Amino acid sequence: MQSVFIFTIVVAMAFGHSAVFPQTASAQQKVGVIVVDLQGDFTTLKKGSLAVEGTDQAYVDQVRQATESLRKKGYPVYATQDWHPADHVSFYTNHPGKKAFDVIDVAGKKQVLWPPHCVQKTENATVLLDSKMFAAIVKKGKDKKYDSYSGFQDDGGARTELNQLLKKAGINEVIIYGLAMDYCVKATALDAVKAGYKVTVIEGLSKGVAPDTTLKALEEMAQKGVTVKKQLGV
Ligand code: VGL
Ligand code: ZN
Repeated sequence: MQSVFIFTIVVAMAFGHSAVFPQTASAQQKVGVIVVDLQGDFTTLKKGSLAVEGTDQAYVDQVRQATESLRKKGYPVYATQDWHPADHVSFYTNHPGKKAFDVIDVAGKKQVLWPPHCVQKTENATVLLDSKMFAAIVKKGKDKKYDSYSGFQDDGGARTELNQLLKKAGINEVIIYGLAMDYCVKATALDAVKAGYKVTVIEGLSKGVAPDTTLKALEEMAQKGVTVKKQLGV
C-alpha cells in the first residue's frame, strides 16, 4: 500500500499534478471559435439588405486576419450562417401592412420584422471568409415558422448541430464574434453559457445593428457570465 502511495507521488512529480489527476486543479481547456453570421447581407461591403454600420472592407479584413491567426494557433473555427427560406416569418414582406423593423408577436415572443436577408442560395447569404477556414458551417433559421438568432437553437426550440460538433471536438471554451452583436452574437453567447461553455465575446470584431441594443447586449452578456474583451490579444 505504501509503495503504491510512493509510486503515485513519484509519478505526480515526474509528470506534473494535472497528468495524474487530469480532472482536478487545472481542468483542461479546449478552445473553439465561433464566427457569427459574417454574411454579405449584414455588411455595407456587399451593400447588404440588413447592412450593419461599420461592416466595410476593413472590418471584414480584420475579422479574416483574426480568424486566421486563431486557426494557426490550432483552434477549430466554426461559422454560423443565417439561412432563411423566402417565406420566412422574420421578413416584413411576409406580413401585409407591416414595415421593416416593426415588432410583432410570434408564438408569444417579440419578433422584429427585418428586410428579407440571407435567403437560401442567394449571393449575399454566402459567408464572407473562405470556407476552408471552418471545421463546419452551421446553418440556422431554415424553418420558416421560427427565427433563430442563436447558433444553437431556434425560437421553436429546435437545435442545430453546433453543440454536438463542439462536444465531439472536446471543446469547453468558445471565443465568439461577428454580426450582429445585439442579436445573433448575443443569443449565441448566452446559449453557449447555458450549455456550459466558458464564453468570451470579442467586442472589436463584432458590430451591432443599433447603439442602444448593443449597449444592452453587452450589459446582459456580462451579467450572465460572458467575458467581453475589446480585442483578441493574440
Ligand atoms: C441577425 C437579424 C436577423 C443577426 C440575423 O445575424 O444578428 N439579425 N437575422
Ligand atoms: Zn435572420
